[in-house]
Amino acid sequence: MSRYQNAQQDYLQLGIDTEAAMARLRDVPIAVHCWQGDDVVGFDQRGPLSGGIQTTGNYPGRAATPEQLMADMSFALSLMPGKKKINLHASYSIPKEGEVVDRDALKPRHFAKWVEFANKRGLGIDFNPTLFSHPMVKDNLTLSSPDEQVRRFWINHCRRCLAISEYFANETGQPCVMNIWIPDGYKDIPGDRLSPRRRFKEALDEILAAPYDHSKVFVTLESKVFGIGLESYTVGSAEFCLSYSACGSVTPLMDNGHYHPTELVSDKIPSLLLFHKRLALHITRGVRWDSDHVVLFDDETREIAKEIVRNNALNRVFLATDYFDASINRIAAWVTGVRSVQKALLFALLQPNALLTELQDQNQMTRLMALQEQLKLLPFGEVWKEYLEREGVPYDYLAPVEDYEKTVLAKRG
Ligand code: RNT
Ligand code: ZN
Repeated sequence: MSRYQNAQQDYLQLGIDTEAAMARLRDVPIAVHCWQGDDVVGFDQRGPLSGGIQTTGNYPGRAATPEQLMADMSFALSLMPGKKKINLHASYSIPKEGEVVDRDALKPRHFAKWVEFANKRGLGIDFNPTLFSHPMVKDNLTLSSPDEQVRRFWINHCRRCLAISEYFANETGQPCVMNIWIPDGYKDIPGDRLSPRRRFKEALDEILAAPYDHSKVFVTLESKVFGIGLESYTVGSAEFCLSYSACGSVTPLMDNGHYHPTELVSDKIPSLLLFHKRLALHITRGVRWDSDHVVLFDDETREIAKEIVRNNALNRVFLATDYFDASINRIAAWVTGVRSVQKALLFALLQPNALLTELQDQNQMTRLMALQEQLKLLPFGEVWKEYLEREGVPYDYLAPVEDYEKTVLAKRG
């Protein structure tokens, strides 16, 4: 018997089918964020990253052009098993040589190269309007700005992005998730907390009134608790975004870096599943703050996966990664994070959920605790290895990444 077959038997004793788990995992799409490859800089501006988010580190080899980012992303994707989509920001538009196009004038054709990239690899595309790192972000405000011109610019940008999202859906034949996140907030105690939120609400209403195909484009709204330099007040708070989503036209998006450090997104998932048709996640790892460290196969990532899997919600939850570490090899960061999400999902698919529920309902809490500890030590690694082998991707991804670093990344200026 192979090591995998032994593992299969161990799981079978608990009534768990490893074959079914691997088959299910293979079809779960993960939207892989493009911005890990270039430290969230984008192609349409040269300035620093703004909007209360920050990358730290200057590991050599950052992708600085569309060609480089596509090459790196393509290589990273080749080391990830399972189904993937690519997740783009509007700041990654690729206009023609010499053409300058501002964000309120973007058209589908500015993303034609990305469509080509995705279609060559059979990938869907998710999208994000980019409301940061731009001169029209005035006093740290975009859609909630009291300046009509500023609001108008960003409303137009978001409406353009809806059209581009629809284009992505049409061209790839896969639905497009379009996520709206605004950095808007104040560093210190505001004099008026209501008006910025009212303006944001009205701006969203106006954006969403644009005609777009609701069966192909799913708009999500991402909340946040605070940003760097915006510590005292965030316009798009959790309550704002959840309430807006509850009104029906958008899907709530939870980024697990966007809550107080002792709050757990895993615990929020079931509540949202009860009240929302769909749910979206940005999976990240905050260390003491929204630091966007690379996602690991850690407790909270596993708990998040469990809440999706055991509530039968894989079809209702849009999964996307969102982290950016500029202090280590960016491709290794990409692959490690996406694989961690997939590992967590596989781990969740290998839980005896009916048994766990039964123990809870019978108030057998001692047994429940002991069993959950035991489950951690089942030969999970053998099933993961088997999955990778069947997917045709190497278990050890560092060797090819190090090779790519030597032959490609090290040669960049
Ligand atoms: C910022 C949000 C947002 C961004 C990306 C680049 O705190 O998490 O999702 O990280 O859109
Ligand atoms: Zn996010």
